[in-house]
Amino acid sequence: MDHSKFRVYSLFLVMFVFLAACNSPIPAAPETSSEGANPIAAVENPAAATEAPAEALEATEAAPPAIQHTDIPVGLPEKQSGQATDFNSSKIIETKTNIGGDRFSFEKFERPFNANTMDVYYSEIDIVNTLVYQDDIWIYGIITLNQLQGNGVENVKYAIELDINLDGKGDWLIIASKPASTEWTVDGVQIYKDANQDVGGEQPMLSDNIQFTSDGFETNIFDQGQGDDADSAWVRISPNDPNTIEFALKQTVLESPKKYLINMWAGTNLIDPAFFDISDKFTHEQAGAADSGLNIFYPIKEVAEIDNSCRMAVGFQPTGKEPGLCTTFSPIINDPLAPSGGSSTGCVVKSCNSSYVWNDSSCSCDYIGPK
Ligand SMILES: [Ca+2]
Ligand SMILES: [Ca+2]
Ligand SMILES: [Ca+2]
Ligand SMILES: [Ca+2]
Repeated sequence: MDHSKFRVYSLFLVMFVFLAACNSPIPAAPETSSEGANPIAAVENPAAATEAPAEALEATEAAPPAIQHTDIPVGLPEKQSGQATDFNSSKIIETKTNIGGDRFSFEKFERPFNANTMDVYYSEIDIVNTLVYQDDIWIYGIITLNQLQGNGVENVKYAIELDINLDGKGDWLIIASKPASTEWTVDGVQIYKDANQDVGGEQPMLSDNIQFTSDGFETNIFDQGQGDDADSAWVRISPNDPNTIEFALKQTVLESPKKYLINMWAGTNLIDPAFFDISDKFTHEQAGAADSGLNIFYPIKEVAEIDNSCRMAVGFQPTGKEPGLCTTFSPIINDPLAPSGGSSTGCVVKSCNSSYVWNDSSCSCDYIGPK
């Protein structure tokens, strides 16, 4: 029972016994309250309850739920620490236009579709915006999907990846099943660490171009409330937007990073800690490509039903060289897979998301702020 209710009932019983002892007129209500819904009615001798309320309280506390939480996130802080939009793939099938932001070689994915035919679009795994916030206790990772209530692809999962030493190799992966409500929960939430630092292989955020045998994020330190800290990570649907999922990650559990790179994932079976980095786990031939311009690899094959966003820098001014950083798209200079017909400057990617503007001299999309 909830303690405040208990106190009310206890107080009521104390009064009841006191009034009985004084032989005062007693309203009929207490008799009915000694049966039925009132949990305190289980105490056979009300006098005993008045003598030992502390004991009774202990008895109620003796059967707590399996996991007790002390730090539960509330709402997001006012000031955001970063934002990155992501390509909206919802119109691709009907317009047959080029997809943006899918570059297997650079660990960038835009594949909210079924494999091989790419004729079914899954709006619930199409990331369109990401945000990061933090306060004294939590890092909040926010993922907006095109439509969270999509067409029901199975085993939908979302994840947040953090690189806390800025080497391009992810250190933490926090995975959540699709949450069902706007209440914070640890249900379906797990935290994995890459303790042996093999995520990313030889070339972080670049395909190692061989089937590299990383064991991914191999160490599970939190599983739905089980772990050293029962409050390590939470998830909910945003109370303000039914298409947005919010994570709250306890900073102390993630080694309290002062600087980090953070990005988000949405997908199904590939959101598996053992599969990272996905561009090392699979070859390009196996993975396929979502961009029809890469006609050797198009369409998507084994790497399907997945989307990720670029990495936001939090707590430091990025140099622009950080692997996977949002502001830099893939220049042709280092890209052996460039399609023919690129621009005269040799840039591969010329379409930028709404918060970016194309910069021809640097072959990149420059961040201009949220639209
Ligand atoms: Ca993407
Ligand atoms: Ca997307
Ligand atoms: Ca790699
Ligand atoms: Ca590992």
